[in-house]
Amino acid sequence: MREAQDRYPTRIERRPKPFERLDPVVYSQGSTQRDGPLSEAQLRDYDDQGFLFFKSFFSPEEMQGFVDDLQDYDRDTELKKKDQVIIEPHTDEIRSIFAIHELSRRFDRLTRDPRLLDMAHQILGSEVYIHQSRINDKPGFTGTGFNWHSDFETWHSEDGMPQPRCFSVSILLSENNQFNGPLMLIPGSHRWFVPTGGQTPQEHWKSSLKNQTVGVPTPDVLHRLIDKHGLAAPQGPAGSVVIFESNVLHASANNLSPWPRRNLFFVYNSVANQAVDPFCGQPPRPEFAATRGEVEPLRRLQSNAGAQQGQPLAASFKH
Ligand code: 6CS
Ligand code: FE
Repeated sequence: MREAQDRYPTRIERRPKPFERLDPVVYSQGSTQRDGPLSEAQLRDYDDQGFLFFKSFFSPEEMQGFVDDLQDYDRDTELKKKDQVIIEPHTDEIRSIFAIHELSRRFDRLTRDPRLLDMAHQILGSEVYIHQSRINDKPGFTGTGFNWHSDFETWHSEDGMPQPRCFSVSILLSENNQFNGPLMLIPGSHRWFVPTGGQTPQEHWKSSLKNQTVGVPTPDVLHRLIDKHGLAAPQGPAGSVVIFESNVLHASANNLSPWPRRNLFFVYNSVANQAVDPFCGQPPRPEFAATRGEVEPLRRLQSNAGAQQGQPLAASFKH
């Protein structure tokens, strides 16, 4: 049994008031660790706002192979029966596929792309591994949204992640626009920990990954934070990237447009912040939702390993 002190109590009987974050946002120290793809100004911005947006970080062509894979998965009736595939509440379409980097070599290799991995090292100041990976596929007209939450609040209580030393990379596989339910964030909210009420039900993931109700802050708290900090909804073409700190409050609306919103997420966590027993007292979630046990630090992908040099990323892999 691996226990740690609960420094971020949540979902307990007497709900604590929101309190200031106890940990850094950017962990690297000294000029060597702080060196990396992000400029000092970008690191400061990430520190203040809790997210960064990179329009057209990858080219749409680089994304195509990932989109093709996703379309194959959508036709794969056997895959769709697995627990790691979450189906939309009102249709038989895919809402999310978890542990996507274990399903596909193409996705696995992308987690080790130096363009992403070097950022993770720079922000987290240590070796890293993937705590969770997934695709959220929000189909046109029927794709449903995600309620307000902090990922860290869930990962702390349900997965036993001790600290917010972790962030998500969200890679837009389709255009995200004002109509198709883009990610909305409260800039600066990562500086507060907002405990939520209610107990975590048994096997909560079975319902929460379709529609989350526990782990959601009250409208009152959200109202105050949004009045103070406003909202952001980064939008751009396929290949754009949002990185956001694990404790930023975020949500997204239903997709009532005809255009699917397909986003890929990799959650990079510090090896110094591995999951212990869940703080909510329930058994751990399945491995597809949260990596546990021995972890291997990610190593940079060598550009010529198994791929022809100069070829775009997506074209060079087969899963
Ligand atoms: O429960 C989780 O781990 C997930 N749920 C949401 C709504 N966001 C992050 C994560 O995939
Ligand atoms: Fe989330």
